[in-house]
Amino acid sequence: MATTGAATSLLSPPSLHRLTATGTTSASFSFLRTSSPSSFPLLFSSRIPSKIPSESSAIKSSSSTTFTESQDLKVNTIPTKPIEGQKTGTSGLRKKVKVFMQENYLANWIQALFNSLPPEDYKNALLVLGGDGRYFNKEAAQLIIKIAAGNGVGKILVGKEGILSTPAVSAIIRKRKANGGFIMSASHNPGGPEYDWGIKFNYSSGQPAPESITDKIYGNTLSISEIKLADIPDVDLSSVGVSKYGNFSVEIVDPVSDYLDIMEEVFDFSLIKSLVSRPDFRLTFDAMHAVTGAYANPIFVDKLGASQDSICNGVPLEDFGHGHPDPNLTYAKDLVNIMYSDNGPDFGAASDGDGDRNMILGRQFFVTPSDSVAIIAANAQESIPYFKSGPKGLARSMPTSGALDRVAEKLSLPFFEVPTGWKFFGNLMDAGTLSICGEESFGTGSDHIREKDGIWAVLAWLSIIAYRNKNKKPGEKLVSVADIVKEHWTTYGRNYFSRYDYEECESEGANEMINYLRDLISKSKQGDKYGNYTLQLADDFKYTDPVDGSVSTKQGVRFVFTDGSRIIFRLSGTGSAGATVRIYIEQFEPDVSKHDLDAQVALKPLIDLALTVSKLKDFTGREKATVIT
Ligand code: VG1
Ligand code: CO
Repeated sequence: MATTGAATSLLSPPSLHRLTATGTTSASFSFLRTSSPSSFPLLFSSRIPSKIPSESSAIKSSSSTTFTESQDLKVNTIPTKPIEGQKTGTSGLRKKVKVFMQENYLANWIQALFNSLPPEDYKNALLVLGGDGRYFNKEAAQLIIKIAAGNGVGKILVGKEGILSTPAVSAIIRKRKANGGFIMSASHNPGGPEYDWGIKFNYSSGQPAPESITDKIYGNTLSISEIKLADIPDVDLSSVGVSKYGNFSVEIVDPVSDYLDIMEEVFDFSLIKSLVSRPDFRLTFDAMHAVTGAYANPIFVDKLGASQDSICNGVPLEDFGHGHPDPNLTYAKDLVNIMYSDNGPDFGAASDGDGDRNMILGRQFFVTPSDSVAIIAANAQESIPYFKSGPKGLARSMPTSGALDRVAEKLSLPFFEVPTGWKFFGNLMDAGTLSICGEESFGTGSDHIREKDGIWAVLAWLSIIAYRNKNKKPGEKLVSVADIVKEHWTTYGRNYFSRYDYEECESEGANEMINYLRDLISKSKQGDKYGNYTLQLADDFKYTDPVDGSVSTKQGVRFVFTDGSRIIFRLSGTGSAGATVRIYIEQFEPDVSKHDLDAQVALKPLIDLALTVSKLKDFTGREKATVIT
C-alpha cells in the first residue's frame, strides 16, 4: 500500500540546497525569498491525504491564517480549537488512524507539547523523529517537522523514510545529545487505514516523557488556540543528508548506524558470531513486517553471520502485512509454528511494531518474559561486556512475576517494583541504581538506553547461549534455551505466570468490574479466605518514585496470598477502542519435581479464583480471553 498525501503536494518546492552527508554545497536557504503568501492555501489543501474523506485533513486550511516571521523562516499561525480526549495513556497517545487524520488532531497535540515544554528545551534545540513505518507516518512526519520549525526548533534528525525503532530513537537522543524525540507508532497495535496510529515523546535522557509532562500536554490540548506552522516544503525523507531552511535544518539519518554502534559497545559481537555462524545452531527472527525488519538484516545477517533465510517477515509494511505486530503466542503464530515443528531452529525471536518488545523461544520451548529478564540478569555479568562489573540494580513492573526478585536477592542487588509502563524505570537508571529491568508484556531492557529494546534482548539471549557453548566442539550437544531456563528454575524455583487479556470489552462493564474490585479490596483484610488461599494483602498499587518523589496511584488491583501467589487486575492504557481487561496470575513453585507442568495446568485453581473473584463474565459478558500468554 503506497502512502500518498504529503507526497502529492501541489506546492512545487522551491529549490533548496541539499547537503550530502559529506557536504559540499553552500548552506543557507531563505524561504522568504522564494515563496509567496499566495501559495499557502495550496500547501494546506495538499495536506489532505488522498485516501481519506476531505473533512479529515490533518491540518485545517484556514482563510484567517496570519503570518509572522521568525528570522528568515516564515511561520504561519493557524487558529484552532481544543479537541477532547487527547490524554496520553501507558505509552503515548494512541487512537484509530482516522481520528488522527481529523482536522488539526495531530497538529493540536504536537503544538500542545511545545506549549508544555520550557522554551530552553526546544528553542534552537536538536530533536529526533522517526517511527515504525506504519500507515500515515509519512504525512505525520511532514506535519511534525513543520510545527517543530514553527516553534523555533533548531534541527531535527529524521530516520530515512521516517523509520526509527523506539529503542533507536532513545539511542540517538542519547548519542547525539538531543533534547528529545518523537516516535510515530502505536507499537503492538495493528496499522493501516482502519487501524491505529500513535505518537510518543521522549525526553533528553531518551526516556518516555514522565506523567508530569504528559499531564501538562493534556491540559494544553484543552486550551489550545493556535498552531505555529513553518512555511517550508515537504522534506524528502528518502535519502540521507541535510536540508536547511533559514535557521532550521532537517537531517535525514540512517536508522541503524547509531543504534548498531551502541549494540557493539554493549555486546561482544565476536562471541555472538561464534554461535550464530555455527553449522549446528540455527536461529529465526520474525520482524512481523514491522520496524525491526530494517534492523534485522544489517545486524543478524551482515554483522553476525546469520543466514539470509533466518529472517522472516523482514520488510516493514504500512499495515504489517495485515498482521497484529505483537510478539506473543497468539499473534506471532508463524514463528511459534516454526519453533514447534519437527527439527525446528534452536532459537527463535520476534519483535513488535516499534521494536521495543521481544519474544524468546527455544526449540519447542517458550520463555516467559518474566523468566527472560530474570535469566538475563542472572547471566549478564559473565556473558555481556556492558555488565562486566555486575548490574547496579534490577527492577520489574508490578504485574511481572517475582522471578527477578529472587535473582536480585541472590546477587544482593537493589531491587524496585514500579507501575506498568517503561517511563517508570528511567529515573532509577539516571540515578545509577538500575541496570536491567523488564515487564511481563514482552518488554526487556537495560540502562544502555531508556526504552525497552527488542533486539537488545535477542542479543542478550544469544550472548548467554554463546557463552555457555563457547567451548563446545562441532557435533557436541549444545546447551539449549530450555536447558538454560530449567537450570535457572532449579537454582531459583519457578514462578508460574500467565496473563489473560480480554480485548475491546465494553468500557462500561470493564470499569464497573474494576470499581467492584476496588470496593472489594477496601473491605478485605489479612487472613481472609479465598478458596484454598489466605489473603496477605489486597490493594490498588501505588508507587512513589524514590528519585523525584512523584506519586502514581491506581496502578492495578492486586490480591497477594500468604504463599506468595498473586492475582492482579488492570485496564490497558494502550488500546484505541473500548477497554482491554488484563488479569495476571502468578504462583511460586520451589519443588523441582513440579517444574515441568504446563503453566495453564499449574495455575488453574488461581485462574478460576481470579474469574470468580472479579465476576468478569457478569461484568463483561466474556467467556474466553482474547489472548493468553
Ligand atoms: C502495555 C503493557 C505495558 C507496556 C505498554 C507499552 O500497556 O502492558 O507493560 O509498557 O503496553 O508497550 P497496557 O497499559 O496496555 O497494559 V508498547 O511496546 O505498546 O510501547
Ligand atoms: Co512497542
